[in-house]
This record gives sequence, C-alpha cells and structure tokens, in this order.
Amino acid sequence: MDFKIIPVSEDSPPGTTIGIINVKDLDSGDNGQVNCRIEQNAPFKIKSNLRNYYTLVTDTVLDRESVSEYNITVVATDAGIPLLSTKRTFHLKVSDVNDNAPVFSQSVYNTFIIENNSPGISVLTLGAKDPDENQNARISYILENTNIGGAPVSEYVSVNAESGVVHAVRSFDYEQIKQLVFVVKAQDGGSPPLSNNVTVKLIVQDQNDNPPQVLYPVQTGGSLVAEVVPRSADVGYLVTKVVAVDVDSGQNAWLSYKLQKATDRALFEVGLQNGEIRTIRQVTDKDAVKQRLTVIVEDNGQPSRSATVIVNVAVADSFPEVFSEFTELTHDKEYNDTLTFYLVLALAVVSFLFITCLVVIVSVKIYRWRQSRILYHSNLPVIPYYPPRYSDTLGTGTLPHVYNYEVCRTTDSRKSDCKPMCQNLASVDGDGDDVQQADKQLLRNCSQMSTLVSFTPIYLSLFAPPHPHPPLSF
Ligand SMILES: [Ca+2]
Ligand SMILES: [Ca+2]
Ligand SMILES: [Ca+2]
Ligand SMILES: [Ca+2]
Repeated sequence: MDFKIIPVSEDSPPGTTIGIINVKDLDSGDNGQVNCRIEQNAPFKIKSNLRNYYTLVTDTVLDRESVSEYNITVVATDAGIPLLSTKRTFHLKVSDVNDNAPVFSQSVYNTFIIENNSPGISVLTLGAKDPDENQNARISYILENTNIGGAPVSEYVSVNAESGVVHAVRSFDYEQIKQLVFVVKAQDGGSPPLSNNVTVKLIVQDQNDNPPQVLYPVQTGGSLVAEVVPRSADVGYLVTKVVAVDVDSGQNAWLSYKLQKATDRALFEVGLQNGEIRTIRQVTDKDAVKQRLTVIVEDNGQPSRSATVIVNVAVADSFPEVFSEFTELTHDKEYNDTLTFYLVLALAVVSFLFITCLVVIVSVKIYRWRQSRILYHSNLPVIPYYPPRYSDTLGTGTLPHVYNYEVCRTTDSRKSDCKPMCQNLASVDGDGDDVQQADKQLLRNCSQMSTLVSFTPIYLSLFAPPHPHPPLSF
C-alpha cells in the first residue's frame, strides 16, 4: 500500500482530495479483489476511480480550531476466503486559515479610578483571544479615536498594543469628568486581519477635595450685611439661613452646620442640616444690638473639609438704631486708607502746580528786570535814520535833517507814548518834496509805533520794574 498525502487547509470544501492510495494484491479473482476503508470515524472517505487506485477525500468541512490533525488508518481487505487485509496509518495536519476574529473576554469593561490619580497609572488590562494559529492569532490592542469634551481620547487614556493594559494619561478630576467611555479594538495579524471592538467605561470616583462654599450670607471685604431681629421676636424666630454648596458628591458633599462662636450663645442656634439660624429664647432689652455669629459648615468626607461664615445680626426695632450701631463698621480701615491716599495725592498735585507757577512768574520777572538793567547801563549808540536820497544832498557828508524819536514807557501803560518829537519833525527844515515825503513817512511810522506801544500796557505793567524807566532812543 502506497500513500501520497497532500496537506489540507481547514477551509477546503467537502470532496477535496487529500491523498492517493495504491493497493496491490498478487492473487487473482476474488482473492485479488481489494476493498479499502478507513478504520476510524473521521471526516474522510475513500473513493475508487481506477483498479488498485483509491483517493482519500474530505467528507465534511474541516475546522482546524476543532481538530488540527488526524491519524488516518486505511484498511485494505481482499474478498478471498479467509479474508486477508493490511492496514496503514498516516498523519494528516490541517493547516490554519484566519477564520476567527479576536474575542474579548468581556463584552463591556467597567472599571473605576479615584480622582486626582497619578498620571500614567494602569487602570485595567483588556484580554482578547484568537483561536487561530501563529500570526492569525497575534493580537494588537488599538484605542479607537473618539473625542471626549472636544479633546481626543488619547489625551485621557492610552492602551498598550501588546499587553492590552489601559493607562490613565492624566490626573482625573471628578468635578470635571465623571466617567470616560471609549472603544478598544483587538486585531489579529492575519491577512486580511480580523478584529473586534469592546467598550470600556472608566468611572471616576470622587474624593473629598473641595470644601463647602457659602453662597449666603455673601462675605465681602468691605460691605456689611446684617440680619435684623426685632426685639419682639418669639422663640424660634427665623433670623436667616446659611446656604452652602459642595461640588463633591455623596458624603463628601453632605453638609452640616454648627455655631462656632457667638456674641450670645444662649440666644441663637443653627440647624444642623438646613443651616437655619433661629432664636432659642425670647429677645430682651438687655440683649446687645450687635450680635456676631460664626457658623462652620462641614462636609462629611474623610477627612472632612469645612468653611466658616460670619453672620451679623442686629437686634433692634428701627433702622436708625441698626444704622448707628453698624455705621462704624462700614467705614472700615480699608476705606479710610483709600480716602487718605487720594486726599494726600490731590494735595501734592495742587502744591506742585502752585510752586511751578510761582517759580515761572518769579523767573520771568527777574529776567525782565535784568534786561532793563542791561539796557540802562549799556550806553548803546543812537542809530540814526538816513532818509532817502541822503547821498544826493549837498554832498557835505552831513545829515541835513535830524530825526529823533523818544519813546517813554512807564508803569502806567496809558501814559506810554511816542513823544511828539514827531511834531517837531514837521518843522524840521528841508527843501524839496522828498523831504516832505520822508516826513510824512516818519509821521506814519510814529503813529504805528504809538499804536504798538499802546497794545503793550498789560504786559508792561505786569513785569515792569518798580523804578521808572529811562527813556529809550532808537
Ligand atoms: Ca484569527
Ligand atoms: Ca483558523
Ligand atoms: Ca471631589
Ligand atoms: Ca467636599
């Protein structure tokens, strides 16, 4: 008996030939008539196409993941009497096909992490199995890209591709994110690869990392709010209610209220659970108008956190009474400091401006006075006026006409004038029209100078030195 075995793939359809068997029997007739069969119950059968040749074929669909190899025993029997037979066993290995996707051990993973965790901490390990073989069973874990609150999920968690360990990338804040839902894919190395997804829910657990926050009474630095209790108030009169919140959850946000300090402990109580402040006895005339209570608000976390709030209470029947008691408090130190600062600043600015003006005025006065002194002592030469056609006169080289102007300035501007030397000019001797023209021109100039001088009275009177000016000559 000879065998020729061909390896078989698990996805081979029924009827696929696995091997060819050649059986010889030297006898003749029925003694040489051979019949082949398979000894075990196996998904194969033997077909005879030619005398002495048999083919071994698959009878059903094979599955390597169920039975990966077979030991097939073929028995060849003749039809003689007695029956003679022979048997041979051969080994058949079913080769793998990537026909299985990885399967996670759980359909959904739920895991917990306490907020304020260290970044990089491992959260859980995902496990998937692939019943195929070798590369067809090599699994990679891949974090599917989704967005959580506008940020990619990879900013929150990471997954080790080989081990399937999920790490927290950052520290979680329960008050920001209470749970994180993301998808991880397990993919084999087959060609083409097969994969499966699983949903992971990471639940962030609360820590008592927030103290209570008091919403009422509002605690502001400068202003003061007082609750008014009439003197006629009965026992159990509701003065006010302390309102507080805690952004934690559960026991970490379970608040209780206690009276820590009070001007008169026998007059008020605070509701342990609701924060209501009530009177516990009748108010009397002896009770001070101004009552100050310190209430502590505690959560029930481990360890607990707390906040304190000051409640001002006025025991009075009229607003003026309340006002007179609390006014001094409203003008607190901070307000006074601010007011003083601005007053000093304003005084400094005004003083500076005053001194600056004074210095400027004195400087200008000194300058003017020095100028006048220089002019007085300088003995500057008189600059004569040469009329037109001076060279055309008698050629004597002397000035035939003398033009003198005298300008007198006094502290009284109204008296400043161009002295009527001008009038004398009209009577100066001269011959010809040119001289007359020159005289007229001088008269006009004199008139203009008089006008100019008359425009300066304020200036002169303001800065004029106390002594009379000497006459100025041009
Ligand atoms: Ca596979
Ligand atoms: Ca397989
Ligand atoms: Ca918290
Ligand atoms: Ca808390």
